[in-house]
Amino acid sequence: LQFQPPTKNFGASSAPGGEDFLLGLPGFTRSHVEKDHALITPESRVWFTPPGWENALAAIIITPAMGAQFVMSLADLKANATIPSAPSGAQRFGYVIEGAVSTGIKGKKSKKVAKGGFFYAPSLLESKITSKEGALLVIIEKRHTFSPEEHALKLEPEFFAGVVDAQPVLPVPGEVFALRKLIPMTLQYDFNIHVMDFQPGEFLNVKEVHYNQHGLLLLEGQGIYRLADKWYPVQAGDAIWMAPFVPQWYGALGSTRSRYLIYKDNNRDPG
Ligand code: UGY
Ligand code: MN
Repeated sequence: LQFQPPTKNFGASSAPGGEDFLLGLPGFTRSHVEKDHALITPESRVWFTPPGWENALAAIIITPAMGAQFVMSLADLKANATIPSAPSGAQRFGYVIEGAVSTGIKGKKSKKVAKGGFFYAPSLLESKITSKEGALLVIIEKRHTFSPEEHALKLEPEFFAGVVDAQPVLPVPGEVFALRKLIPMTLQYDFNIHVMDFQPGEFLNVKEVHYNQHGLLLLEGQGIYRLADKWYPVQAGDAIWMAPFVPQWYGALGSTRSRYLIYKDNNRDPG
């Protein structure tokens, strides 16, 4: 973090940018963890090298230790990085925040996925990620829950890759945000990844309370996230865990678009 002159937060000119001063203050963080939700902000990330990773670091943000049924991490790949397959039984979704990676299923031609692109690898197949030039990724891993329906319909999850902005915007009755879904809506996939865009001043009309859980990464913009009875100022780079049934609401503020990527479990009987 940058050194801040000690006078910066005094006097009339100190108001905008005051948040930078707080972030440089020893011991200060906007991160906050509760039983049913968590806000994890960039200054709280702990980077390490998981077993088998080469020239790459991970910061694990959400895990089952919080009550989640998935793992959300950031991966910082340097030049000539390799990340091995997800743990056995786990599906893996990745979104490229910066740089580019190559990935695919072992034995098949791999695909290049650049900034703004995403990929999905099913469980039980070997699928590593490599990067020549370096990349920053958000990775979501989840053990696949088989359903009798996917078995009966002979549906199997398959590897795919795509580009967020090339996905169609889907109608959401009663809401104003632009929604894109990155995973096909068929039964062999037990979660989806939504990308939601809000212009400044737009907000969720539904004050949502639902059975699904969420892992969220704010990719662009600023706003206020309501989680249970707390109201958090948030900005690009912040991550959020939402347990089932936590009341949730977002209002976009600032002067630029808010875009977030959000994990949501679906297609399985909640009962
Ligand atoms: O689909 C959702 O549940 C989504 N609208 N939730 C959210 O943005 N917090
Ligand atoms: Mn929701």
